[in-house]
Amino acid sequence: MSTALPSEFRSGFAALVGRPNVGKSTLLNALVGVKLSIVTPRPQTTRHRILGVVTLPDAQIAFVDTPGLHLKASRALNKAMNRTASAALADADLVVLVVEALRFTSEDELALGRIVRAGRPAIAAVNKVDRVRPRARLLPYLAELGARHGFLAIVPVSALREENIADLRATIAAHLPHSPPLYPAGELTDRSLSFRIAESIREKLTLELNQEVPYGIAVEVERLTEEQGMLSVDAAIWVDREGQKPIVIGARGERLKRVGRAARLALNALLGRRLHLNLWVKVRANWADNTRALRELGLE
Ligand SMILES: Nc1nc2c(ncn2[C@@H]2O[C@H](COP(=O)(O)OP(=O)(O)O)[C@@H](O)[C@H]2O)c(=O)[nH]1
Ligand SMILES: [Mg+2]
Repeated sequence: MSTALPSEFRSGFAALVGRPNVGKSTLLNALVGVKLSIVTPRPQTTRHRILGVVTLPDAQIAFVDTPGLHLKASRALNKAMNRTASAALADADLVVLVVEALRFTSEDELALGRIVRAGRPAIAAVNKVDRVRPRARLLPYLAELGARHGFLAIVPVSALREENIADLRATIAAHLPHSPPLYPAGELTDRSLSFRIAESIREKLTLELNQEVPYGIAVEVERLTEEQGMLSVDAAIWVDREGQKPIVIGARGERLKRVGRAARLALNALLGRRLHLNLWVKVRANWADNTRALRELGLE
């Protein structure tokens, strides 16, 4: 691989935008090659803007994962999530509209409308093509998508199976402006260690809780210390009603223990270091409707 002349180098922000659950976070992780954004089968798992930087020989792409744009945003948290997604879109050099193969709903329409209104150049990533058999069934869908908007490119991918990811990455890089790199080589994200630990705990908790209370949960790392290479973490799990506390803790504390174990193993692998996790459940009434609480949790 050759290295580009400085004047030929391309660099910029590429925002991954779309309705909830199309696979934006899975795609960010595949494009960056590191798990930076949490993934669950549940819509609205991503609450923050997540940055993931990839440096190639001739380009640097700063990918931005966003909360899904959704129509019914009644609570303060959901409004804040839609605002976060809109701001990332407005700041992007390029927008990647992520859609699910063979589907185009009113929320996809909403996301495309935002892109059109922001006037940002856009690429469409048609995700989850692993589910389409035979693949030729995709063709009319791709044509329809092309008729909906003047995308710079339409790229079918499977974020989960990591199919066609290099092609999407190259297509995005080719459409970024000429610019020197925006981040030092080797920089992966602007998110702190505490944030990544809190998110990993929230992911395991959401997976464990299934249909129970996940929207009412937030995680905050209250203390992070390091001794002889061992991280020690105290984290609070916020629930928004007293009645949710026993659900999260489980009988004899079993559920909280399972969550702690799963998060610890995931973080061991992710960070390449050992850590000790202490989890507590705390109640803060209606935090998802409370602007001050959202600000304290970094969600505003
Ligand atoms: N079959 C399949 N499932 C996927 C793919 N990408 C993501 N998913 C699943 O879709 C669900 C939502 O993914 P996520 O990345 O959290 O979506 P987001 O809400 O758009 O960020 C998860 O259960 C993922 O495992 C894919 O390429 N193929
Ligand atoms: Mg997500």
